[in-house]
Amino acid sequence: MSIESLIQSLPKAELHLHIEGSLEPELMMHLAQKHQVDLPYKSIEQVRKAYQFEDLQSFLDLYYLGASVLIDEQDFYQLMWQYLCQCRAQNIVHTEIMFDPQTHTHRGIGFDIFMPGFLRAMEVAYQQWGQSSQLILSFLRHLPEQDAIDTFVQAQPYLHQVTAVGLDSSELNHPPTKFKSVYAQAAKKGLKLVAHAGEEGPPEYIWEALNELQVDRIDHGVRSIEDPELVQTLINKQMPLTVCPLSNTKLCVFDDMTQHNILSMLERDILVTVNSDDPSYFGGYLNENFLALHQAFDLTPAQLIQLVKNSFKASFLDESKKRYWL
Ligand code: ES4
Ligand code: ZN
Repeated sequence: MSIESLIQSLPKAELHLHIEGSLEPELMMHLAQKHQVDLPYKSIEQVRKAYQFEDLQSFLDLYYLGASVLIDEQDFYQLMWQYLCQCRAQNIVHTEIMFDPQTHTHRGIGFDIFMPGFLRAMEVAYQQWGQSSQLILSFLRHLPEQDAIDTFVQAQPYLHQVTAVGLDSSELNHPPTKFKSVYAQAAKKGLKLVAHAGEEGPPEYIWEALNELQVDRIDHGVRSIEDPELVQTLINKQMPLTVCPLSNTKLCVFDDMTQHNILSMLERDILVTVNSDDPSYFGGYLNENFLALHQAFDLTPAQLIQLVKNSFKASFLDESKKRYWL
């Protein structure tokens, strides 16, 4: 079997996906028209042409702009539904999906609008083809910690539907320690903890996520390689990294895919996984990320299978379900 067919046919898990980043230009334009939202794009081609980024912030500016078309429950349902259909098409049997409440609450759209939309799509996908999915509530790190704390209070009625909390948005100058209290609150509620760290930020931010926030997983973490002691700690703890190859090249974290360090990390026995991050902005869903790695590195079946197994190992599935997929 070719590697391409193996990529498609292996049952996979995805652990790092922003649902707002799966908003395809077609749905964005459709919803803009539906709600009379004024976007600076005249056509779907213009939207795609605008997706040329020089760093994380230049992407985030368009990501928040795009999210402004999401207004009613049906919009959030459709957004989630389209992503879950991609999971089905790509054989992603389990997915852990991040959403950014503050991106919506700051526009006057509450948990009572987006949560029912997300959950309804997840339930229909589960009923129709057994799609396994979980939610990760992510705080926007460019806002004050008090805003995250207020968001966590608003989330209380929905916490039984949430698996973990996360931390995303502009990393530089917003170190993990800024969110120490809200993470302690989430841990107390029994939630798992993840945080973006070491995407653009220094290894010190990864140390903080581990030691101050006590995270169960690191999102990205590719800059860990700059600190040998940190690398050894990640290996010893078997701390998962949710790596996003196309994201990293689109946001110029690496000049091109051949410069990416995921395979060096895999070789060193770091628990790395492959993920799509914001697939509609970065040029592909999960399989396209594996294909891009294959084009750059000529993946062996053994490497591919290890990466896929790592995703289940690093997931928040309960042990019996993990064992089934491993
Ligand atoms: C994000 Cl790639 C990335 N990094 C940080 N925050 C994000 N939110 C959505 N995508
Ligand atoms: Zn991300």
